[in-house]
Amino acid sequence: ETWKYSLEEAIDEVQGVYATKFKEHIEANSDHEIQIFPFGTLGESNDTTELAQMGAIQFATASPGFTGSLIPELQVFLLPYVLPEDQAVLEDFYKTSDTINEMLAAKYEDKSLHLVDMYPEGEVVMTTKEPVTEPADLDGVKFRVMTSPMLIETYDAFGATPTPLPWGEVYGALQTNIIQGQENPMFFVESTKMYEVTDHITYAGHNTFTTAVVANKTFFDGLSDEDQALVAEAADVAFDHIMDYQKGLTERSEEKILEAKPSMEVTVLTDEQREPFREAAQQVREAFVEEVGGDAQAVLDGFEADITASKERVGN
Ligand code: 6CS
Repeated sequence: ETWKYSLEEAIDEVQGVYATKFKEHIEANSDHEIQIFPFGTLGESNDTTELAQMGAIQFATASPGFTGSLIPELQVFLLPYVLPEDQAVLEDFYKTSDTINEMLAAKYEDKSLHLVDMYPEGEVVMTTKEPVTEPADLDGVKFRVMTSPMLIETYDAFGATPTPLPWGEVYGALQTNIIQGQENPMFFVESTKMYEVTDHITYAGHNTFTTAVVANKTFFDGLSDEDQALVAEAADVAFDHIMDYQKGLTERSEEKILEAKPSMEVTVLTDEQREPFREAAQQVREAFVEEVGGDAQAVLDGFEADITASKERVGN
């Protein structure tokens, strides 16, 4: 049987590297085959998530930056300054968090999806046409965000004019000055050549990009126990691989950008410069609890308790 697996990225980007490892493991240990559909072959993220919900494809990579519109509690991943920055803590957290693997996983089931895995794709940086060292610099800047409402809330709180757009429109919108900024991990800024259409990169340490691998629920529930275990095992193997693959990736990507465009200005905000952004983050947490309602408070509390537990376990 051939299982279809869609990506929001190209085959040689992080999601593609993960999916390739996942495919290799499944194919080496069963008669199943996996056909990967990179970004651009089946549509934007929201389209491919729908295809997975309907069962037209079996697997999809679906980032909370988009899926937060479908499952509002997922937007906890978008809240600034909540996820730990330390990679070992982050890794432990994704692996062990009951809030992710039980509470949020159950919410996917309600939407005809099974949560296979979640993994980080690196620290998010802002790329803009003008320098950004304080929220006032974002005044009047149309800043592209993924389509989940809490990202709009975040950039509103940061002082920008948030502009939600699907990924496929971002390069052109920067080129034609419809928007003047966007955020993404450094590897993606490099691979998609975002640096060609912006002049400044700013590290504010406000978030890590999180993505999720989902399966169609009816498909997954219908698999034999053996195949369900194989999928979980392939995800574990791919998770470890992608964590390893990403070591030093941000730094290497930054070097490549500076090689391609030496005039690119890279700024790492100091703790003091991050302070007003941290303060603004408070109102985003409040908006998450109030606007999302439902289990939002419980999810946020569970998230923070799990992060604290991971920090203690890892010793950071
Ligand atoms: O900004 C986006 O929309 C995209 N960013 C990443 C890192 N992956 C896929 C997503 O569509």
